[in-house]
Amino acid sequence: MFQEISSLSAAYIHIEEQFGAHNYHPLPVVLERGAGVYLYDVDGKQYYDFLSGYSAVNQGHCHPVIIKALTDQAQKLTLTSRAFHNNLLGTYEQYITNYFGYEKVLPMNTGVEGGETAIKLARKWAYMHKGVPENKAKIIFAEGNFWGRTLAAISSSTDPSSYRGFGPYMPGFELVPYNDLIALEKQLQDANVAAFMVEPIQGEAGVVVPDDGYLSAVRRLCTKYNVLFIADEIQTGLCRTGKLLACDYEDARPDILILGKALSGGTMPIAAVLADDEVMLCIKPGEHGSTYGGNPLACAVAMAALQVLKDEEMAENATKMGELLRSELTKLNSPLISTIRGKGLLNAIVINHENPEAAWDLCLILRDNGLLAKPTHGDKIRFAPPLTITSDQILECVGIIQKSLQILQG
Ligand code: PXG
Repeated sequence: MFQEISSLSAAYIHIEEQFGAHNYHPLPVVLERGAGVYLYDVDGKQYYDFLSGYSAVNQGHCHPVIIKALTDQAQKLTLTSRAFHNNLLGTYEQYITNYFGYEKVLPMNTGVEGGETAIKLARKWAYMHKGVPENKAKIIFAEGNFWGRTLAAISSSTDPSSYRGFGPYMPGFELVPYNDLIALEKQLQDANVAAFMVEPIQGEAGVVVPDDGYLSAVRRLCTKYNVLFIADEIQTGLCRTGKLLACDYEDARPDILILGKALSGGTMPIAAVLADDEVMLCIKPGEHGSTYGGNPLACAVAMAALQVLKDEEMAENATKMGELLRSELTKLNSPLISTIRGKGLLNAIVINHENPEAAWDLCLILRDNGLLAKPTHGDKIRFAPPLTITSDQILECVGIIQKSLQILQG
């Protein structure tokens, strides 16, 4: 049912297995080049990228404007550390705070560092402004959350493959079911709660979209109980769901906004935490930071990556192409697809098959037919191409998916 991989690909996979830690289970394909919505393997075969680096490559692979900003700046100055000022940090901070409408930004690198930063800010704010007794601050998370792999992130996880075997865990974290406002309100009444941290759509849980009105109700409840609303928009933000932020669908401005992934268009780890002064100024010199956070290379790249999203109207395209993708997938009327869900170009299908390996097998067949996607949680497959995809390309991809489903069905 599947094509053999080439001996060249097999050789690359072999050295990874031999010399790399076994902390991933990648699809067997070895890539060496990307351009826009396409990826190319070491044998020159072209694929549609339906993962986009888990939404880091919203702008498309190697976007020329972003690559130009990266290479121009790389020849001037790449890192000063925060021991000194550099000529791009302030410009970038002004740019990104205007862009998202916050008073301050704290630059970090990976998404998970953004999450850690948000939680530190919330704890500090709770002690300084809410009157929570020292070391008693609580952070509430939604069940099914995913925000990375640090000890704090896995301490809030409900997925055993994330947390099992890595204890002891961070204290002061509590869970509430996702999309359950009654349970949330109960938790928020505890006077020691500093913040509720939530993804506007749960990405790794399998693109779980909450009910309309959930986010605005979260906003109202957080205000009512003087709790900070932290939105993890690392995967949902930056036009992926058809708006600049997924929170923009509702009247739901977060107190702390976490961005990452596509903030660099897939070129380097860049994260940002945005908040207003009351929250951000709780952290004083020496209390937080990182060697690479706010480096001039990242500042140049992030400004280009954000500008491209606007100049090329990627939010609008994500909305249109997402609607087309879901309606065309629905038309296939495949008995192998039990659910099609998503917003903009953050979508997932759920595979209906007695074989638990069916979603993995389908991804192998999709690969053979020129489309790369990856299963999550067994039976779900995310369909999240770069936001530059055109309607002709969407139709071609749905054709590939249809043909692949037929092969799977046998
Ligand atoms: N928040 C959300 C919503 C995410 O999806 C993170 C935070 C953490 O970002 P960093 O940059 O620290 O990975 C994510 C990450 C992986 C992997 O291989 C990560 C994500 C999705 C799929 C795989 O660790 N999302």
